[in-house]
Amino acid sequence: MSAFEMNFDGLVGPTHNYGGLSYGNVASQSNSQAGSNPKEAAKQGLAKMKALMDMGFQQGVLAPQERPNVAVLRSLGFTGTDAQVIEKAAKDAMPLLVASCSASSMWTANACTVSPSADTADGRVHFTAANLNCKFHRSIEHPTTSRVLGAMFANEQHFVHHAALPAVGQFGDEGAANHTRFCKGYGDAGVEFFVFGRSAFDGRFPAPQRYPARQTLEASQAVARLHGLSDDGVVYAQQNPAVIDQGVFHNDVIAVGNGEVLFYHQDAFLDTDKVLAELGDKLARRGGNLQAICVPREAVSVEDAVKSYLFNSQLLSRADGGMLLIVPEECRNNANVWNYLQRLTASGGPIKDVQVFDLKQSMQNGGGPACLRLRVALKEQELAAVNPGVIMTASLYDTLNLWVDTHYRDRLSESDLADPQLLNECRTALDELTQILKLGAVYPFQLA
Ligand code: SUG
Repeated sequence: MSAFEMNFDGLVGPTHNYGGLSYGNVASQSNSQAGSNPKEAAKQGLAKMKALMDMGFQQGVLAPQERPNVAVLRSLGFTGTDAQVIEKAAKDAMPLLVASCSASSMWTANACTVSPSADTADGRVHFTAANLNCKFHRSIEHPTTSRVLGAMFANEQHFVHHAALPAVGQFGDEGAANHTRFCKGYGDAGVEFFVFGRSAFDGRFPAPQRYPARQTLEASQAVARLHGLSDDGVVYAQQNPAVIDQGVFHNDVIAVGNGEVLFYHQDAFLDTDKVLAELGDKLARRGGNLQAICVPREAVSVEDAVKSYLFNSQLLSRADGGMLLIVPEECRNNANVWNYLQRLTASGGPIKDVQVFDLKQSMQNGGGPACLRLRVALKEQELAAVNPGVIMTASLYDTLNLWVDTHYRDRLSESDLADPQLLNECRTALDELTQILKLGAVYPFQLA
């Protein structure tokens, strides 16, 4: 029976803006208040989805969220009509309005953690929505994320959905951005690799000094338990706190894996030798042969990795067995990184080719190719149970491009967020989108 890896990319929402909301994410902080272009952002994302589909990869789309999030503003004490809520928040608490407008759900690597059916005790695909509770603007994503995932994977025989973990820092969970699955074939039992930034309860793990560690060991362990993973199919590793302090706020900013390959920076983990030995052993017991490709700091510094997002790339298995790395344009603009990539693809190793995409609108908020996609390994009959409305086709691509042209602005600055018309535009667009993607009612304004 064949199995696939399917990438579900986040469609960028109509309020995409640079709010400077993510302390510890260098790009988000340095582009704070810059003008954004939501239309271009959405089109850049769609172009990547289309290109991957054209190359023969399974591609899906994950819908954006209702923003401004008026319900959240109401929960913080703003009252009146929706327009009055927005107006009062703009006047008295602009940072709260900005947070309630973030289009951050586009980074679907943070939507949830997924364990394929070959790894779970009950033989179903498990999803746990990420609570994202390190940042207020992201902590408000999971209720809608859960509804959207429920509408995409709506078949209890194959799919199980778990609610986000308790909303406290001790269980800080950032989803698939800190989770990598290694396997021989996508349909084989694999090894799930959870990378955490700190422990909430165990003082033996050194925490970063400057920036927050978003993912805790206890959150990763809870997800593994919920998904019914066996101990011999799980490896936990601590991210090097020194790199978190240099802007590596998720593991997918410093490492990426696919199949039997781990592509990582020399400074990514603590106790790297021990981590690799455990990964190698456990994968070998599942018939796989770990191939670890270490990028030395002499070739690419952590600073270059953070600026270029070299590791926030998509590592994809081509039909001919070779692997392809999808990188952002920023990698080509960085001489150290680009030279390294030339050497890598000429080295005879598993990574044979590199393709470059312009994702500047998302990149300026710290979201590269890998942030924009959620990976779901599916067997054939599971793929058949996915809501067909969210599977990318040439005609869906055309429809979504037209939808973006119709509803999106090509300029957005902070003062525009106070315009109540933006809320109406967003709701009109999303109402139409739920029909295009056949999601049913998933947004608060549709459920009220
Ligand atoms: O959580 N940026 C996101 C970027 C997420 C990237 N995802 C992965 N690495 N998987 C974050 O920091 C910035 C929003 C703003 O500042 O407007 C933001 O939320």
